[in-house]
Amino acid sequence: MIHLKKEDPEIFRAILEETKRQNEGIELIASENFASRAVMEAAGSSMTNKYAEGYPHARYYGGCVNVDVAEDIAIARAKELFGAEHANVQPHSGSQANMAVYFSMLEMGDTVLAMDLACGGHLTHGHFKNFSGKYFNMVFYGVNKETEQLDFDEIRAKAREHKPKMVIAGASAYPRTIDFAKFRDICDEVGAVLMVDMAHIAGLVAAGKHPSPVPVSEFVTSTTHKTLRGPRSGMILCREEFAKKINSEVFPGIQGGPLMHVVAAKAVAFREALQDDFRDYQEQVVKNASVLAESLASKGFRIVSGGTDNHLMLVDLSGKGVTGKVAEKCLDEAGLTVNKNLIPFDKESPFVTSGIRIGTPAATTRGMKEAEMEKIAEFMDRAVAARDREKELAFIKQEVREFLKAFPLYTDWIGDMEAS
Ligand code: DSN
Repeated sequence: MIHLKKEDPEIFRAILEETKRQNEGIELIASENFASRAVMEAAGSSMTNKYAEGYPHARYYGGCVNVDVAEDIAIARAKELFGAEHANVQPHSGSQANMAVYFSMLEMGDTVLAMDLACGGHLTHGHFKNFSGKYFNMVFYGVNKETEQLDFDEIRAKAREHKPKMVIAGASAYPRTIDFAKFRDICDEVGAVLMVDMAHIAGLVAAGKHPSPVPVSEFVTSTTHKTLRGPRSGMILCREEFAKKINSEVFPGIQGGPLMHVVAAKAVAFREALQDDFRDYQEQVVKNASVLAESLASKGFRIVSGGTDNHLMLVDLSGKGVTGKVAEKCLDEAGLTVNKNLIPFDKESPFVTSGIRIGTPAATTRGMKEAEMEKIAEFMDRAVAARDREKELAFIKQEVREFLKAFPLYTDWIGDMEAS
């Protein structure tokens, strides 16, 4: 980054410090991961300069010969990876992917049944402050109070009562396997379209570690940077019958020029996800989550729903006499990054919460396995206990740094940046 350092030292310094922060802390935010250097090189390439409104070989601009190659490859790889009939790789984000699907199938005011944010859903699944909640008549399902898991009797009853035009499955904070076939059955009964937002579990689905929603859904949306480990972006998969409709809803419906550098980076990530070692990686992500949940439970932390089947867990801290907000802060001070999160039927506000959400995709990318998960649980337990003792938290942070030396992240890059 010699040019950046010379031209804009302030931004150079911020990037250097962020790269160091990522290397020196344990990243446990369930929606984050570390993209490969190859993905980042594509995302930082000359394709950022190119306008390419339209689709490959049918653009509104000249000079698209090379970006066409990148988008053709990204589409072909996305279809192969997920066994989809059609892929649109232009959405800038998961939010835009969802917006395009809603606008292609719904009229303003139509009824949509989705998972409540407070039980693990997502903002774009109908929150009243989000466009989805403002434009559509959203009705919600949650989780069962006893099991803290999806209750298909409740979902079916809500679908029968409200007759939604669309049902949304998928979540941001749900630690269990989602039975997409059951959602299909409910949709068939009430005549609804099924959209699955698989953003969190896309990598697991690609690797066959979670049942795929693709065969049973009209539309599947995703981000590409969580378990899938690509650049920060989105995509849509659907049946061929909806291909034209969804393409025209993404462009010109809700977006202008696609971010071709990011499309190229998505192609690189999809290629990585097609390799055998990606399957091993996802298997380890799930094993690590399970061991981390068990280790935390053995230290007296209550794991929502009693465990995890995927890459994340929700921890109820109320038994420890601490809120999610306080835990997030003290863990951060000890070098462990998590996010506070509502737990089902939480009595605290979303700014305070009774829980934290923890995920293993990023730590697993660094090469950590079961033994390291036990160590992380120990760090977390000690940090929460030492929440009011700054010196002890700083001491744990130092230990965390030492522990991470065996799992270097971008260190050659940091070295080059510091030396340049
Ligand atoms: N906000 C993201 C998450 O952290 O799960 C989802 O978009």
